[in-house]
Amino acid sequence: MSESKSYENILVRTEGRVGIVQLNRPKALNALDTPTMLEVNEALAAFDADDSIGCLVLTGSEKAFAAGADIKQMAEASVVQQLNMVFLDLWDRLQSVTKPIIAAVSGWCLGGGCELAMVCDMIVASESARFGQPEINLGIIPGAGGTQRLTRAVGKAIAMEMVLANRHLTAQEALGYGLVNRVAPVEQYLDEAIKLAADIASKSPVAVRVGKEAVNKAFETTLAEGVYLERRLFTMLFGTEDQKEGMAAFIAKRPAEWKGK
Ligand code: DAK
Repeated sequence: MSESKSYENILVRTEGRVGIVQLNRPKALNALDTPTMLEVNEALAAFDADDSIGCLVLTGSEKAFAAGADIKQMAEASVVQQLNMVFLDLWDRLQSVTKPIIAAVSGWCLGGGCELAMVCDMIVASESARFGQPEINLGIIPGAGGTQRLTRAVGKAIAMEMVLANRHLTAQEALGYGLVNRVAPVEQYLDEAIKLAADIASKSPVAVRVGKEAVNKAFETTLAEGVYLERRLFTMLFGTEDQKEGMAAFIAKRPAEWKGK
């Protein structure tokens, strides 16, 4: 494990080929304000550009992944201020990270916190995780994909209840509805997420990258267009050294040595 650059509101470190970004505003239950989102974007982009890193983990504390966007920052905002805020861009930019991101979630995962977890590619939850979109109690609705990604993940019935009635999901419920990949005890959830990330980071980086792209495309296109894209990406991989190495290694009954080329 190694410590990297220091930030104000996040902690950043690596474990082998896994880059770990930890939200660190404990007094505000990791509420997401602009400086925090700027740092999260910067740290994820730096890991994305680093060839020694194959997969990312985004986490918070045992008590709170994040209790939402910072209400104190938003409370007095006008329409125009909301429109002009760099804050909006910062959410969109998260989607441009090409390496997989695993959210390791414990405790409160509310509002923008839940939306941040859902922008990630997978979620590993602790038994104490609580997922919710409580914006309705503030006189607003989710604004960073909560009505869209949540509905795709858990279906209309549960999403409606969460968005309109502030229903919270326990970790086990979230697992049952397909929002999270796995649930682990509080003492183990982060290790579990890092282990999953290390496994992904041990695969061909180029195949992992296009695999992420192809699965995410399933949310954006028709079946025919998605299958067409998949076929093109599949075919493209036959131009990589990693495809030759992966298949040669299988036939020779030895582990593959990926080059990411
Ligand atoms: N913002 C600011 N401060 C927060 C916060 C938040 N979301 N959540 C908690 N805190 C602060 C509390 O104010 C308190 O600070 P002090 O009073 O000590 O200074 C401290 O964290 C501890 O909180 P509590 O004392 O309330 O702790 P409890 O254990 O009693 O309760 C709680 C925990 C999570 C149930 C409660 O704090 C809570 O209900 N928090 C608010 C949850 C919430 O409503 N979240 C949704 C926020 S709206 C967008 C992007 C994102 C968004 C929208 C648009 N675009 C890109 C367009 C997202 C919007 C939201 O997330």
